[in-house]
Order: sequence, then C-alpha cells, then structure tokens
Amino acid sequence: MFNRRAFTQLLAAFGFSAVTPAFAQAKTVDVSMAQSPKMRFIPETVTIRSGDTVKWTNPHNISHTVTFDPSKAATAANAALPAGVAPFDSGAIEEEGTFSHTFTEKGTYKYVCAYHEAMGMVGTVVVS
Ligand SMILES: [Cu+2]
Repeated sequence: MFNRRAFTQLLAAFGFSAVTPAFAQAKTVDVSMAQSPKMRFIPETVTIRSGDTVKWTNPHNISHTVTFDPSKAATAANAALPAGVAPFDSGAIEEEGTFSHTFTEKGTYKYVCAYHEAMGMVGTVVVS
C-alpha cells in the first residue's frame, strides 16, 4: 500500500526534495558558426530564459566574432540591445574557439559577426 510519508522520507534519504522547484534550471544553448554554403550563425535565432547561457563555437578555420555592439556594426540596427544593457563583444574567435554569455535581462538582442555582417552573418537572441 502507498504510504506518502514513507515515500517522502525515502526521497529525502536519496537527496531529493518533495517540493518541486518553482522554476527550471538555467541551461546552455549552443550556436555554431558556419562558413559553407555561407557565413552564418546556426541557428540564427535562439529563444532562451533569463539566466540561460548561449555558447558560440567556431568549428572552422575562418575567424568570426559575436558582436552585441551597435557601434561596431555596419548597420547599427543589426546589433540592437534592450534598453540599459551594455554592449559586449567576443573579439576574434578562431578555429575551435568558443564564447559564452549569460543573459540576465529580458528582451531581444541582435548581434553580428563583425567580419561577415555584410554577407548576412547576423543573429538574434530572445530572452523571455
Ligand atoms: Cu564571421
């Protein structure tokens, strides 16, 4: 017969809480940097929750950047930030290099690869 009290004690013995966490754990979402058939971020748009991290990886031998800075974009609107969020920039990411950023402010973030923006290498992070 099911004994709720005994079951709760069993869970506790294994380190589980009987109380369900009120919010999901933060996660990391991967974005790759492609050079063929064209320069682009894959996926070009990611939707995450506040507190999540996006990790960009460059698997190829052409350098890229992850530039969330309107002053460094050819078209400022391609690198737009929510109000009050300071610009940030990975600098050059070489082959096998990575860049990670944890997003804490909600809103829509647009970014560019500073080297290949003109070729359409732009991306979006939506933080909900
Ligand atoms: Cu690039």
